[in-house]
Amino acid sequence: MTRCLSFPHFVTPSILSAHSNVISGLSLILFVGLLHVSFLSSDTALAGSTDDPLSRLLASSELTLPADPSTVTVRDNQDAAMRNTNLPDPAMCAVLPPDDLGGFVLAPSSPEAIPASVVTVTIRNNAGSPIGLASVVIQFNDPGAPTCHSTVLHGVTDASGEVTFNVGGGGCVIDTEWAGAVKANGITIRIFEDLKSPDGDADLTVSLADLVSFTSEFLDGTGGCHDYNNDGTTALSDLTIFGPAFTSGVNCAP
Ligand SMILES: [Ca+2]
Ligand SMILES: [Ca+2]
Repeated sequence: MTRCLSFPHFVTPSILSAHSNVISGLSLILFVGLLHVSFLSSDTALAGSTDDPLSRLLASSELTLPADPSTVTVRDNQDAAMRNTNLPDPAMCAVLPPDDLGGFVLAPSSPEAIPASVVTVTIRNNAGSPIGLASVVIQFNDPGAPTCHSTVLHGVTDASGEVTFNVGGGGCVIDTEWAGAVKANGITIRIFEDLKSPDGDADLTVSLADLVSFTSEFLDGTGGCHDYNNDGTTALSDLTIFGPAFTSGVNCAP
């Protein structure tokens, strides 16, 4: 026996049609919702993935964000301060004993250098701090003051900013511009116009001939090639420099 599907008597065809439309609408809303959730999930996954073109661009060195101007200024100031730290200030530097004598005293340095020709250069910056590893050069720019072949006139300062030279040589240069100069890190820190020596005749040996010329100036009291401290007269203070050089017979032997 066949049983027929029947609706209650109050379910009319019009009600069935309206019910069907409601179900279709709910299905459409559900489908759109699922599609939106799927899209969001996919988007979130892309943002955190290294396969994302944006992530690759951010990670690449080709993308450089603009520097913070305040950071650049601080770095530039630090660099400038470092440069100034290694910048010699002539007023803060010392070249002794030439600073006290008013010029260089050259003397042959064998068998032993006399104190007046041992020059210590101290390099400092404008804060008075010593500059280590500064490159220092002494230049004699006049042929009237020859140096021994073993004389080295360039050096590097130690941690105290000091470097010492044996200024081996002889001769006499008076009131001549740029006769002697001292430079540090390329900056001229001293210029001297007078170069004197117990070896006044510049044969690179202090001998009897030099004693004769020294004695002549000493007796006259006039300043000249043996006025080593450049005070205008050849006197006892100059004799204290000439004496050791003459008694040792200093020369430029190796
Ligand atoms: Ca001589
Ligand atoms: Ca003098």
